[in-house]
Order: sequence, then C-alpha cells, then structure tokens
Amino acid sequence: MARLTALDNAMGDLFSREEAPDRWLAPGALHLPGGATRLGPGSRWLHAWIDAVSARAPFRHMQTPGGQTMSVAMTNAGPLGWVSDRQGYRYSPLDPLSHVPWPPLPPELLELARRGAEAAGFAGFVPDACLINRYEPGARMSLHQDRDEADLNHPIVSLSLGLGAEFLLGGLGRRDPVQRLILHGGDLLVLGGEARLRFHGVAPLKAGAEGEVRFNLTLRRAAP
Ligand code: MD6
Ligand code: FE
Repeated sequence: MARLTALDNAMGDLFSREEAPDRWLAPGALHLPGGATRLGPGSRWLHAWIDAVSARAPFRHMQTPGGQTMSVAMTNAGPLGWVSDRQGYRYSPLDPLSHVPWPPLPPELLELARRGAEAAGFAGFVPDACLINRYEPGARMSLHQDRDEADLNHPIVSLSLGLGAEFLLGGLGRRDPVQRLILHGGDLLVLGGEARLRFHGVAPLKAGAEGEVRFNLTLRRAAP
C-alpha cells in the first residue's frame, strides 16, 4: 500500500496513490496519479534509464535568452532535444555540449507516453523529444507556455519522479488565476487540446523524505 501524504489525508482521500483516479484539471489537462506504474515500466526502471542518459548527455544549467542561469538542470533524449541559450529557445538534434545526437528514446517510454495521451483523448501520440528536468531543493520553473514545437495540436505528456512538487496550472493568459496540485513521483500529467497553451510552472522544490531530488520528463512532438 503506497504512502498517503498529508495533503491526501487532508482531502479525505481514501485511495493509495496508485489507486487514485485520473482527474481532469481543465478540459485537455489530465492528471494520472501513479500513471508510470499503471501504464508503463514503473519508477525504478525510469531512474536507471535517467542515469544512463545523463552518463552520455550530462545535466546542465542552461542560460535563458536574457542571460539568467536556470535553477533546473536539464538534459534530453530522443531525435530532438530542447535547448536554451543567448540565441533563444529551440530544438536541436545534437547535444550542444558534445555535438553528438541525444541518447535514444526507448520503446517503453514511447508506449507510456502514447497510453497517457490516449487516456486524455489524444490517440496516436508519437513523441520525438524528451526533456528531462532535475530539481534540487530550491529549484523552480517559472510560469511558461510550451510553444517551441512545430504543431501545437500534439499534446505534451509529463512524468514526475522522486520528490513531490507543487505544480501550478494557470490559464491562457499569464496573469490568470492558477490552480495548485502536488505532482508525486510516478504521476503523469497531460496537457493537450485547449489546455495545450495554458501557463504552468513549478514552485520552489522543498526538501523531503523521498530522496533529495525530483525529475520531470516531458514527452513532446517537436517536429511536425
Ligand atoms: C515540471 N513541467 O513538472 C515542469 N510542460 O517540472 C512542465 O513544464 C510541463 O508538466 C508541459 C506539459 C506538462 C508539464
Ligand atoms: Fe512546460
């Protein structure tokens, strides 16, 4: 039986994490608690895979176009990887640190993303990019829209591992009110359709008992 968090208890949640039902946060935005285990290879396998990816394409703190250093460390897997530097945001087939292709996306992860997207009503999702974010305590992701992909009709499927974090889901305007939820290790979140361009972000990570780090993988289709 998986652990219940204080928040779950406060909400009177009788479910273990894996049994908590999928929940629509907004049309096109579906939270799937424990989705990595229910629909895919589980967290242990994914942690080992991230270790293997980062041995070839190390986590690094990218620069924003404005010259700030991001608090989240990033790497990528798949034919395309998301990069940011003084020239802007873009997708690149090569790791700018090594000038070689990013490590491949394994079929297990493609299948997990496909199933997650399908659960949210987006059939036939085939990602070509996986951005891997690593948060240590204090790291945060400010409110943003993901709009560097060629075709915004494709959803994005996110998978969280390790420490839970407070996720902020806003609206289509930067100043719209945000709803807050905890993304736990093993959770999936799909943003697609009319939710695809909602602003979203992550509050500064608090240290916790589940290990001192959080990973978030976002599976995207970057090329048309
Ligand atoms: C994070 N996630 O959870 C950051 N983007 O660390 C995202 O920025 C995100 O969760 C697009 C779709 C789903 C996401
Ligand atoms: Fe995002």
